[in-house]
Amino acid sequence: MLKPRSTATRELVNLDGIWRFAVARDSAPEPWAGPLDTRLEAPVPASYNDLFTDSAIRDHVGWVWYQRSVRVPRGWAGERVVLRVDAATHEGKVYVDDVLVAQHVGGYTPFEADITEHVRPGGEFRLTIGVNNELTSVTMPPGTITVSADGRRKQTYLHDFYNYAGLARSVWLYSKPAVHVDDVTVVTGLDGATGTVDYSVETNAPATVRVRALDARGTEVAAAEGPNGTLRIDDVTLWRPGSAYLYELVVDVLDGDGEVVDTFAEPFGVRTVEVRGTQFLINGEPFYFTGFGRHEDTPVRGKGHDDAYLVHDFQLMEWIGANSFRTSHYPYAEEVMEFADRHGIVVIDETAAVGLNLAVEAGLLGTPPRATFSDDTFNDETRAAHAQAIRELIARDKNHPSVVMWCIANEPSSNEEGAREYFEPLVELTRKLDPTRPVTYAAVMFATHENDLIADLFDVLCINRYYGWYIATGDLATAEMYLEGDLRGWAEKFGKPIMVSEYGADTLPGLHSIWDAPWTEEYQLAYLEANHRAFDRIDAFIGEHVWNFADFQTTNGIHRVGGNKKGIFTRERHPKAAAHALRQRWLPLGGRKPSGTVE
Ligand code: GCB
Repeated sequence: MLKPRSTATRELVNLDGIWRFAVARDSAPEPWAGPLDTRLEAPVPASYNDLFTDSAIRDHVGWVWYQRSVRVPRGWAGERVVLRVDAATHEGKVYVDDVLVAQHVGGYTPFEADITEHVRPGGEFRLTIGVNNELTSVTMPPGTITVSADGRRKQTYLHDFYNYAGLARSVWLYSKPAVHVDDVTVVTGLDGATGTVDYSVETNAPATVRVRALDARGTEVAAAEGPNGTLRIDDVTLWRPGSAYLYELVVDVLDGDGEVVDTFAEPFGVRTVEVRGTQFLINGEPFYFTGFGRHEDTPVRGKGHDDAYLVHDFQLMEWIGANSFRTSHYPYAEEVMEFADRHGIVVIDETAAVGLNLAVEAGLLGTPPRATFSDDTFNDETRAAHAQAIRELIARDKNHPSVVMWCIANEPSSNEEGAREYFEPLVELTRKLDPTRPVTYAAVMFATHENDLIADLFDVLCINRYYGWYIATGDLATAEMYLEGDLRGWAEKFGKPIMVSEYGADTLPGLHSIWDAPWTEEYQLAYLEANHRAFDRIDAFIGEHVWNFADFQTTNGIHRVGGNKKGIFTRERHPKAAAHALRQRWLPLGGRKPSGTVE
């Protein structure tokens, strides 16, 4: 799905700002009509949960309404008028005046509606967006709704981060011509010093298509005609980790008279990605991932996108020597992906499939385990929702050079009966949609090289490990030994590249000890060092992503104190002591594997 852009033939109006806001009184969103009767207002983009002092809003399970009036620019006569919602978490319903024009499930991917027939250039309309935060066995991520003794609906879910909801990303109104570009796909390759750019353009009606590749200065470096083809860029400047370079594919659509009727410009970078043996190659060179699992999470805004935090977070990542991150545990705002493209940060792009694991639930709650994959739990319908999440992620992010791998799930119960039947078709689907990028999933602690049923289906073994925290708590010597044994097991059995996609220790800034005392700043540091010693002894090891970049908000529970504190930075982005140590380890590596300590 194309990101809306302003071009010579397209105009773009941003609808962010303060909207009227109301909480639906009962769980059914309809019938709904007319202006919202409310005193509340809410900013877009932002999650609504932390804005208000009323806990009934924070704990609300169901629909909320956002509303504003919108004027269609009068110059848009004859154009298609499209409304685009970057994210409505987790379900959105869009009304133009009182007409339902779009409905979408999936809280982290965009959707749009052609509203031309419902509006008038120069006229005003009432835009209402209903947003539902409910998670069920057929949403990604999954969850359960229960009704408490006093009749309140309560949401539970299988991940620790807080279920922020609302319009957390931008809303747009844009125009496009009657005959227009619907989609553009770019796949790049390298032939000596020449970059190859396989492109394919979809239009909504038969038309002549012309494409031009422009370099960063706007100079044309290649051109072709036709909806599909290959451009060749001599002496190409590659997109490299830490040294981004972007070209632009300008697509022109021409009518029968040779007049340009639509123009769209898609940035792209020329780079290759390949898994060879136990190496992860970018542009044919081994790449070692340093960085983090992250969250879109800030005070007050919740998961609301914020350009200031975007810039600051990337500054901190650069400062610390992080060359990459995983979009744990959902697709991030497109602004984040574009920033990564422009700044050479490598991304592992993850779907919102977090929590397909009822064994973790049983462990946390002390309840008898339920089968994760069964007709009554996660079933064919769940898988259909998961498949849709994969489709929408790839449709949105396929052209980002920063994205080097798809991660289709976080910590599924991959050691349980039914896991293979559930995942095999999803891996096939991912490969069909994008044959060029490796595919992975992040494996949970309970899944070992001996009992995991799906690892062989994937290209890279990403494993989440908390030795020294959840296991061997406070005993780092044992933790290091366990971790090394665990990693060797996977390495020997599968012969694939391995990275640890999560390792971390909750840490309260300001808490200190001379002993190995969990929660202290010293312990976080010692924990990381123990992990790193084990990593550096594994040949097939290709990267380390600390959990987490920053402290983040979690749901209520006895396992967290004021949120998840495994951040290397606090929620306000202040460094804990471990930040300085990570910087010393990562900066000199520059994307290369630590040497000297390898056996
Ligand atoms: C995990 C999850 C992550 C949690 C983390 C933790 O394994 O993938 O979402 O936040 O552990 O801190 O427990």
